[in-house]
Amino acid sequence: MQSQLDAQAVSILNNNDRGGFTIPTARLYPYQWNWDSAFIALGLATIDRQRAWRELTMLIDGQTADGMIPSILFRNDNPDYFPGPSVWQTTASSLPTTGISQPPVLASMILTLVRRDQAEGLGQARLLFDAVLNWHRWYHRCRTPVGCPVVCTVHPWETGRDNSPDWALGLSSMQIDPDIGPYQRKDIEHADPSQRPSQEEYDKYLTIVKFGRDHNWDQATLTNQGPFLMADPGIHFILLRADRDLLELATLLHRFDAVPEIETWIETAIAGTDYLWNDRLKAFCARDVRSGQFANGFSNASPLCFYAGVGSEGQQRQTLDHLKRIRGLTKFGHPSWDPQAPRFDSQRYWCGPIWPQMNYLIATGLNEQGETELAARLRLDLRQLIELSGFYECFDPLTGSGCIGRDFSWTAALWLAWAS
Ligand code: 9WN
Repeated sequence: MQSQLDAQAVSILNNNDRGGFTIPTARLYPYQWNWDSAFIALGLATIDRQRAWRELTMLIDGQTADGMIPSILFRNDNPDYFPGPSVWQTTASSLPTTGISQPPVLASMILTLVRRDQAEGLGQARLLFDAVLNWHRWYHRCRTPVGCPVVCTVHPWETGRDNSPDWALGLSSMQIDPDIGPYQRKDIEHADPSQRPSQEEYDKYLTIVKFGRDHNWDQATLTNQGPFLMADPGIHFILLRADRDLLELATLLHRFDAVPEIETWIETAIAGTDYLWNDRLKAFCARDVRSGQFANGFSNASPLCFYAGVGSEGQQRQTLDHLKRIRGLTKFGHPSWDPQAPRFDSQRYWCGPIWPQMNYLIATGLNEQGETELAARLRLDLRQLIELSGFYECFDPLTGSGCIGRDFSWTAALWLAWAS
């Protein structure tokens, strides 16, 4: 069974190769995606290290002049995906791209590759270091709203957790721009609409895109005056961890010039972490920056405090209590949304399904904090989910059935690099 699944995982990564970069899955997501590529590189490194580094180098090709690495790189205009380059209309990169970013896992995945193979890895990491440093600078500079203690996000797509109930607060205070015009969604032609975001959510996603386009993708304007502004435990914890990993890379590469700046980011992020603590729920939650209100559920970003190595003893204990409580409610763990919270839906994308890459990050953090049993269960769960249902984008935590995209690259990559 194992070697058969290994072979299947390799063939998925090969079939999704588009000449040096790997798409998440055919038709539904036919371009290079930012955090997908970072996870994909982990899997590629187990079969072809050169290809793993090329994947990351090609991701950097989309970097904008001010340092952002966009969420999607449009190397062509593919009719299978909406919204494509003609809707985003960006000009800041040498490639057409989106005007928003994605969770910055790249530095951490580079460090993981370097640790696996220092001899070759350091040389490759040296070539990527300045691009990643500039991207982190961009996040700290352009996504920290005036007067806010943490880095925030301007679009649910930027968080990578698109229709998480976390974003309901920010979206509910937005008006749909009547000039987004008629458009045709493609996602619901390739996937079951009951597992995808609602039409109202799409209208609001496009309203934010229109705002960015109308403001020439000026990122300070988008952050401070855009229609949506929320603090995300996902981006906060992932960036804090990535800053720590970038610091380690700086030391390994003798880039001591970058150390003081990175250390300041880490100190600021640690000091800002309490901003995301929802004392009513006893968990780290998303927060609407303008109203100060917290989202009302434990997501799969909430336990990333372990991955970031942050939170008081009490906060970590209460986070563990949530993880254990939720584990008792589902057949497989850890779901993207608390089954006891409003809006849980076991098959609707980020409202319930299990996401392989999130569980990899959660388990990495739990392991590092000594919670090895919980971490091992997450890994075993992913193995069983893949054995049961195949290489899906995400999985129903109650039944284990696969949801949305099939033959999915990050699932195949994480099988090879972690779960098998
Ligand atoms: C929008 C590619 C991406 C992932 C995201 C996931 C989904 C895109 C979409 O697919 O988002 O970026 O069109 O639904 O939510 O995490 O990177 O796999």
